[in-house]
Amino acid sequence: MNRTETIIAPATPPGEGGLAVIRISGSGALEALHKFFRPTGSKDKLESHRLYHGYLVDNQGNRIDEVMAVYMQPPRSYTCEEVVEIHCHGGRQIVRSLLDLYLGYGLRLAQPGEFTYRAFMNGRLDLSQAEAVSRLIHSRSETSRALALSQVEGRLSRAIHRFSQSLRRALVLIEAWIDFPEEELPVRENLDLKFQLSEIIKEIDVLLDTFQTGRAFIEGVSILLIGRPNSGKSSLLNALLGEERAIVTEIPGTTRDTLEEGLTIGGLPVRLVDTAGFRHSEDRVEMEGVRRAREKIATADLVLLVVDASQPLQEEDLLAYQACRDRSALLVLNKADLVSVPPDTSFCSFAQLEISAKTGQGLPALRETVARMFNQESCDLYDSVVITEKRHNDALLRCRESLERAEASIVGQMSLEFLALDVRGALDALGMISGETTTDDILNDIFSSFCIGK
Ligand SMILES: Nc1nc2c(ncn2[C@@H]2O[C@H](COP(=O)(O)OP(=O)(O)OP(=O)(O)O)[C@@H](O)[C@H]2O)c(=O)[nH]1
Ligand SMILES: [Mg+2]
Repeated sequence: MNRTETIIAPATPPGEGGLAVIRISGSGALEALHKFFRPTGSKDKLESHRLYHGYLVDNQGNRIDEVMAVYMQPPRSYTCEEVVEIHCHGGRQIVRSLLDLYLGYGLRLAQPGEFTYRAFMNGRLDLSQAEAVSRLIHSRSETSRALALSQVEGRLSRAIHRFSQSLRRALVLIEAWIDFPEEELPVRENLDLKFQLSEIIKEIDVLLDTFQTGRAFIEGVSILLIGRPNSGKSSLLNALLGEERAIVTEIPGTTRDTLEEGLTIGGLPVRLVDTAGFRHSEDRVEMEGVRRAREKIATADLVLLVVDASQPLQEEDLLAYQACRDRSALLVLNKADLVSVPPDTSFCSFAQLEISAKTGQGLPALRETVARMFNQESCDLYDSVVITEKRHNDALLRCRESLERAEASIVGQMSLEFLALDVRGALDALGMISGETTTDDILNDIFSSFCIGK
């Protein structure tokens, strides 16, 4: 991506709406605004960070739209460059006309993520912050929004920066020892160094511990409903969704394919998957459904084994239990509204809950149990740095490995060159998170997943 060109893109999604915002960034942004913007009243100079009313006109001086425009003087802008934003009416043709006008004038259409890429290259955001911008835009639950925002604001960056600083100081010391070997190696400083490294390892472990929960909250978890035909899986899906999404009938074998719906449970984004009831049947379509249900068991984060508690236990209930017995699962005893004596559940080792998909009884407790299973430390989540990206997790693991090797080489009194090498390795790994040591390929990968105009 060429960074000297002035780029333009709509910052709002295509379609019709009250407003659309067109963003321009680069050294020619202000000039480009002046070229076609006619502010109301006589204003020869536009002040930075002030919104001006006026009209955008074409090359012949014909009005294209009534707009508001703002100029942001560098470095106080999203990209740290000269930035102009034009707020026009939110219509497809208006946006197209404005873009055509400016592309004809010589601006270049921005690539996806290019504004944020420039903010990163100009040092306004580090890479972990830039990545979180995209997460923030795409967040689908309250918790993932809050986590993404805290990362945009630099919580993770500050932790990584702190580790890097202290490793850099250590490296200076080690390199001094290498350069002046005749100076006796002071034992105490050697101990200090080992202590410092193990402190960083401890802090990294705390961060690594958050990954499981962090990922669940960002990417969502998959919850699979399985059980014999007619146990009420589809009814439970509908009840949790609050709408009649899946077909429910009293005929066993109603659901024949897997059906997936998104919802949130206690702030946790969930993909809830309904499946065909477990049984042997002559019907090929139904058996294909059962095969698909089985296949999903291996990748589900949680299985809800739904049993019709108003009936004696059946062979097919056991069949379904056998299929998921080694997975993280809950036994859901459905149709509690019909039950006076709870059934014998000694066949099953899962924690169990009684519910009624029909009356809604027991559903709050089910939601609560599920939320708790994925988020033991929900209240801590907001107060701590949480790792949500696999890329960051991998980098921290690499950093940790290098630090452990460094520790071992201190203990083993190995050559200082080894120590320096491992500390540098740890710094490199941290640099993958901040973006200091990230390759162009990875950067391209990250920024190309952004939407256009961001
Ligand atoms: N009384 C009562 N009836 C229920 C309850 N849940 C489901 N049912 C009834 O049980 C029957 C089967 O419900 P479904 O939700 O279609 O069951 P399923 O497990 O999806 O069945 P298959 O798709 O055939 O595997 C329907 O007639 C539902 O109305 C409940 O909690 N109480
Ligand atoms: Mg069903």
